[in-house]
Amino acid sequence: MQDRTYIDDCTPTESTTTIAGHVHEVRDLGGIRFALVRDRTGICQVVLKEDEQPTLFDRAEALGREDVLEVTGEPVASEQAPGGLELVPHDLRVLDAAARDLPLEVAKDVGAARSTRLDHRAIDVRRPETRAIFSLRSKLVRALREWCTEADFEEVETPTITAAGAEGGAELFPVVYYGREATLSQSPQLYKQALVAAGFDRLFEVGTAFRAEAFSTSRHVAEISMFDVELGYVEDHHDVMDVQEESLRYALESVRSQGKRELELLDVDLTVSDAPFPRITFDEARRILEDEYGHVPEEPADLDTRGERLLGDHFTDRGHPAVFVVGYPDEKFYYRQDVPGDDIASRKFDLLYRGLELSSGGQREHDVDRLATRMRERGLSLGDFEFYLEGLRYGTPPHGGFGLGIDRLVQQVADLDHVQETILFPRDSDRLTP
Ligand code: AMO
Repeated sequence: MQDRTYIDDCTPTESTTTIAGHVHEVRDLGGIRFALVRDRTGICQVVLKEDEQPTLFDRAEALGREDVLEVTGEPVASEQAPGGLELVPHDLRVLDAAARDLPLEVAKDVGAARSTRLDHRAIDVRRPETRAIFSLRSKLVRALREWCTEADFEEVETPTITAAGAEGGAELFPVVYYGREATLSQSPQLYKQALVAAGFDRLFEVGTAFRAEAFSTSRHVAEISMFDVELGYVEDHHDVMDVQEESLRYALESVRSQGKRELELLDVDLTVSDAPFPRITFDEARRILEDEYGHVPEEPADLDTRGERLLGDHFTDRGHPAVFVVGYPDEKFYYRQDVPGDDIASRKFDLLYRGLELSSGGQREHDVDRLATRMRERGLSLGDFEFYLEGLRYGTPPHGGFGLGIDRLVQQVADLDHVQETILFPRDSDRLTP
């Protein structure tokens, strides 16, 4: 590997340091030239004076934006320089010269439309503001994995090419699989349940899922990243919410302390409250919407987008950006429902974070007969789900889990108005490239 120091790690105390990165900008002020060099951690000003370094000064004349540069020199403190430090070079080497017809501005925010930026995404991600989103994303996912590992959850991988849709009924992406019909997976749901039934007990998966509905909203894409969790021997859905709450709080705390630079670049003030996330029933949520905001969602089994946003404002104003809504009626077959003694229609919850649904989860129906009845009632053919039913038929502990949309989590944490901003190369009904 080339010997180099990340810009963020450079200090004025070192005598000689080598940095490497892209030329962000070149400024020519007569007898002095500044080259701003950018790596993934920051920007460093390289200063070249004609009278002190005539050879390097001349070489810098040919530099252009996005050239890849290696500079060795002495880091000195400078109040005017970005990051309070500039590099006085002894040597400067162009590792690769960039083409000069840059399709998108990297150094300045010229307000390019999102679709233009996405068309040139490999250039767009060079922009520090865009790059910060993905650095934040990586930190969030790392923290979720860390939390799970600490809490003794095992990581699994389940297939994305499947024979039947896990969520039953929703539209699917077809795949021709060696001449047979297959689909892209909507969720690892059935696999994670079958594995917990088999004694995995506590598992998680960070994976890809596909949603074929041709939504055109700021919170839907066709290819999503999910953080899925499933655990056995739960008393009820509250055990599952505990895991969701603790893992999310850990991830938020973690980016708040380790993602300061990114949060600052994105102009986000991330506050994480110590207070438990409120858990309100679906009926209470509808009551708040109707009584306080005069809003009655059209679908009786849903809160709708406006309802979620209003509830988000309602709770955020009271110091609770995250809130669980518990007991949705008329739910998918795998959630436990109509449990005698429950005052809720099902043990399914959604987690709203600042007014957007981030995850769904709950306690599962582990009685195979009740499950089969529910599947039949929904017009599903049990033959399509044989592997799942077999997995559960031979002894299944009470269990539950959740699926959290990583893209939406990043959208809310980074305060972005569109979920596409959080995905390197997003896919939706209008976009298949790059
Ligand atoms: P659900 O279908 O509610 O539940 O999905 C879980 C979470 O995934 C995210 N999400 C999406 N994000 C962007 N674009 C989309 N088109 C999209 N669809 C879903 C959301 C959502 O909350 N199997 C269950 C989970 C479980 O019970 O374990 C499931 O997939 O953030």
